[in-house]
Amino acid sequence: MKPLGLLVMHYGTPASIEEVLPYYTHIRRGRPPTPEALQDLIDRYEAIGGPSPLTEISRRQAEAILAGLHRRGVDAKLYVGTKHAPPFVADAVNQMAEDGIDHAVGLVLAPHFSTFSIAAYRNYALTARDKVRPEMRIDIVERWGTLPELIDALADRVRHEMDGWDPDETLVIFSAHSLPEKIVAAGDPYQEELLETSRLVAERADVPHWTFAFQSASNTGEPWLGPDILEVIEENAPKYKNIVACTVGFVSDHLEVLFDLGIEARDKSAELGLNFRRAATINDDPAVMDALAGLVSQAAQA
Ligand code: FEC
Repeated sequence: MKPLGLLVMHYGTPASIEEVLPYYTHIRRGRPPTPEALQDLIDRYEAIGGPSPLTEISRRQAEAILAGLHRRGVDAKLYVGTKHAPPFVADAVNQMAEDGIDHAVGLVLAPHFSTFSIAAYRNYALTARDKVRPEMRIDIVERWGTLPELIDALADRVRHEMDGWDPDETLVIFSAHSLPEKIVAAGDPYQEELLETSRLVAERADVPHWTFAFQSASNTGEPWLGPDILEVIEENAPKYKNIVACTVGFVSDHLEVLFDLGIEARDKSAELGLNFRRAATINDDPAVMDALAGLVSQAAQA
């Protein structure tokens, strides 16, 4: 019997500064960025010390999930594909087809459903499958933003950063990638799912003052969801002494976490005289990775 295909999908990152142009062009659906926009992105990668650690951390996450499946007695083989850099999701699906995989479970390393995130990965995977091996079954885990182990891990990280600070003088800001505002009118559950995760973490960590903000909006000429985290820090500066930023939408250290939170939000807080701490990212947290293996195993049996 063939092993279960474990198809782990993530956003992808350029492997080197030279590859930022093809990566950015892919994100823009084949339209190259202006030289200024390209330089701005290169500057952000350089500010975090070179290429993003996303590929390496995602690999560790995927291997930990595979190990969790093996512990559960599931014979599985790992395939990793990304949205915007090789190997793409389609490359991973083609490899599964070549290996004769009959059944796979797809898991996106992003916990909340949106047409721009999980649904887009699902479309990439199923479109590739339909071309090369239509009989291969691929089940997709569509969301995992309320997974108890994720909530506990985030709550632990928030509590850790609040240590020594008066909770009444501290604002916890949960955040996630902004998306074009038009998704709300289209009935996308993204925003509600993010708020639900934030509410559960705040309750679990017993945080008296918290809010939610978006981050990392792109400049595409259309409105994106807000409020942006930098505006939220500014608006709340008179009321608090301390800020804890905790991303609930991203589960890996990468450009948007290390630059937008670790540098921009930190500097904005300092400028306004606020203390700033960033809750550590989930990365390959063993309890969360094991729980994800549990979800994959359940999806395989459904
Ligand atoms: O570390 C890294 O190198 C990659 C960090 C990274 C992650 C990420 C996650 C998501 N994005 C999502 C949607 C969009 C939409 C656009 C867009 C643009 C960018 C640009 C960079 C970038 N994103 Fe991203 N995203 C990451 C990086 N993203 C770089 C281009 C420059 C810029 O705007 O800063 C706009 C496309 C357009 O121009 O039309 C839309 C979503 C996620 C979270 C879910 C997921 O992982 O898929 C949704 C990580």
